[in-house]
Amino acid sequence: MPETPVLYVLNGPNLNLLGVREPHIYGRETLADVQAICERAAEGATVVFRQSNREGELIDWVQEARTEASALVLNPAGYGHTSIALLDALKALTIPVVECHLSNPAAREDFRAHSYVSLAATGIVSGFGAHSYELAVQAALRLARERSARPAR
Ligand code: CA2
Repeated sequence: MPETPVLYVLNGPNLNLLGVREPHIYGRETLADVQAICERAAEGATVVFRQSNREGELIDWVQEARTEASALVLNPAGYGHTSIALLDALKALTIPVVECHLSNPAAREDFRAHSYVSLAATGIVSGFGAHSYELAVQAALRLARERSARPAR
């Protein structure tokens, strides 16, 4: 791991609308607010924070994280429930992956109970609104630091 860890925080479709609609589900923070929360929680680590409405672009960024990042926080949004291609990209990673959701999908509609991304995630944080991201960043960096401290085998 480089001296300053690099954390990728990737956000899936429609999360650019955060704070604009459905605040009762997703909270009042905008995506820019969430980015600021992640940067604060990262305590000096480099945060690469991105959002896309396109599945292929998210997959390209996951592949990029394979070589550029020490850990990945991913809110796949709707693609978590549908995308085997995103799961396949995640399976090629060896860095820690923390799946992150603002809401608790398991407590909502049945179709949200299944996540392909969970099959490749090291852990999951959900249900705490924007605070989920703070917890996910802390967990991801902790895992990255633990791995870099581990003697090579
Ligand atoms: O709770 C989450 O973070 C979700 O990943 C959000 C996704 C949803 O499909 C997942 O089941 C759970 C939806 C993101 C859409 O975000 C919006 C935000 C504001 C207004 C409209 C959509």
